[in-house]
Amino acid sequence: MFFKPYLLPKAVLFALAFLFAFQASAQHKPSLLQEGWHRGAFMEIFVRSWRDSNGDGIGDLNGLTQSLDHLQDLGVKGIWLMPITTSADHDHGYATTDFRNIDPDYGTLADFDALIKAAHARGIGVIMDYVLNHSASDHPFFQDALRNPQSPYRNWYEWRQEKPMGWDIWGRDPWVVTPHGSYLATFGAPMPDFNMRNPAVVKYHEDSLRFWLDRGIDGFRLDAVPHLIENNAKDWNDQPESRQLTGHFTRLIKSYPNKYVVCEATAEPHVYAREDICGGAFAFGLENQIAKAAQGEALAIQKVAQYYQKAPHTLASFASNHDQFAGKRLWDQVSGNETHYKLAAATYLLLPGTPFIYYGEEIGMAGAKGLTDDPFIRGPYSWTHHTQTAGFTTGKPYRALAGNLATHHAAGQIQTPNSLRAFYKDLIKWRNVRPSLSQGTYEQASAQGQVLSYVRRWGSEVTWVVINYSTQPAEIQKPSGLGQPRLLYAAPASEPSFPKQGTIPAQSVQIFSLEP
Ligand SMILES: [Ca+2]
Ligand SMILES: [Ca+2]
Repeated sequence: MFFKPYLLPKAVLFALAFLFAFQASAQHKPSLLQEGWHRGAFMEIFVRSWRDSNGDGIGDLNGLTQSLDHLQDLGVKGIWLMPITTSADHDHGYATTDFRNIDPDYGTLADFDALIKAAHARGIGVIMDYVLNHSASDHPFFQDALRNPQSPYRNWYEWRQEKPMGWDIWGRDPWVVTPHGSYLATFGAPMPDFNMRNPAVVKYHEDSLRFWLDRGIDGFRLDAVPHLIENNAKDWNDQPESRQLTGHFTRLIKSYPNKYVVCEATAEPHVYAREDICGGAFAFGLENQIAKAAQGEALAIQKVAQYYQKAPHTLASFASNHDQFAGKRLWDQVSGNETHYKLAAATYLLLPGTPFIYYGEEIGMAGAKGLTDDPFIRGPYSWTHHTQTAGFTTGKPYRALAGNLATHHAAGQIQTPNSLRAFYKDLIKWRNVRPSLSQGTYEQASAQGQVLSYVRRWGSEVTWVVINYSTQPAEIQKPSGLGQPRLLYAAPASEPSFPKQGTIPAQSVQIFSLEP
C-alpha cells in the first residue's frame, strides 16, 4: 500500500506536520545556556575525587550537584567531567565498559539528569569526556571478539592473525598477542583500539554521542583524537584520516545548538582547534611556560607573550591537568610559593583562550600525600581541614588526602579576602564582565625583561594587562595610540602606582581600562 497524502483530510495533514516539527525540535532541544557560554572559565573535575554524597568514600554525581553553588560563586561557566561512564578501571574512567551509562560508583542516569538541570539553572554548562579510540578490554563487545574469531564484534577492533612487527608507540609495542591473533592497544592491553574504519563502530559512537546530547549534555572533551586511525608501523600518530573523522564527530555534536567541543591533541593543538576539526583544543606546550614565567624566567615570559600572537584563540589554556605528563599540581610546580602561584594563575586566566582550572587549583591544593604519578595529582578535594576526611566524605576517603590540607582548604578560603580562591574569583569576574578579556583581540604584546604587557580589545572596550614577575618594581610605557590608563584591578594586594610614577610594583598583576 502506498502513502497518498493528497487523500488525507487537511486536519490530519496539519497534525502530521506538527508531529514531524515537534519530533525535530524534540531531538534538538534549544540550549538553556547563553550563546557563547563556553568562552567563560571551565573547571576540570575528577568526580571520583570531588565530593562524596553517600559515605562510601568515593566522589559521585550527587556530591557534585550539591556543591554547584560553590562553583557558581567562583564564576566558572563550564565544567568538564572526566569520564563518568561505566568503566573497568574503577579510577580514571578511560577504560569504558558501557558508553551509555553512568558508572555505579558515580550514581545513575537520573542523577546525571538532575546534575545537568541544576547546572543549567546556575548558568553552568557541562561537558563530559568521551573516549572514541578504545573501549575497555572488559567491554562485552571486546570480550566476545577475544573469545571467538567469528564474533560479529571481531571487526570492531584491530585484529591481525600474525602479529605486526616494527611498531613502537612511546617506547612500547602496541600489539597484544592472544591465542586467537593479536590486537592493537595504543594505551595498553586493558584498552584495545576500536577499528574506526568500520562504519558500524562510527555509527555506534554517533549514537552514543546522541544519547548524551539528547539528555542535555553541553558538549564533549574528546579524548586522544590523533590516535583514532593508524596506517602502519611508522604512520600511526595524527594521520589525516584521524583529523577527518574527528571533524565528522564534531559536526554531529554541533548540529545541536550551542554545543562545545574541546579535543585532547597533544602534538598539534593549533590544527585541532580549527573549526573543521574540533573548534577547541588544549594548548599543550603553553602549560610548561606558565609556572616558569611565574617564577620570573625571562625566556618563558617571552614565550607566553608570543603564544597567542600565532595560536588560535579557540585553544583551551591550563596550568596543569589530570595527566602527569602535563606537570604536577601547580602548588608543587611552584613549591608552595603563593606569590608565584598567583602570578601563574593571572598568566593564563587573562590571556585569550578558554581557561580550564584543574579542580583544587583555585585553593592551592597540593598533591596527594605519599603518592606518585597520576594518583598523586588526582587526590580528594580539600573542603575542610578535617585531617581524616578533608570534608570530602563522611566515610573513609578512597585515596590519600592533599599534603597541605591543614593550611589550604575551601572552607578557610571562601571568606578570606587575600586567599588564592579570592584571587581566582577576582580574575574570573573580570573575564566575565569584560568581553575584551574573554573574546577580544590580543595586541601590542611584549615581554620587557620580566614584565608582560598586552592589550585586549572588543568593540570600544580596551583592556590593558600588565604582569610584573620581577621582585623589583618596573618602569613601563603605556600602549601607544590608546586612551589614558584607568586602573581596574591590582593584585596581589599592592598599591597601584601607575600612571602616577609610571612604574609597576614588584610581582603584581594590574588590569587597566584604556577607553578614551
Ligand atoms: Ca559516593
Ligand atoms: Ca586507534
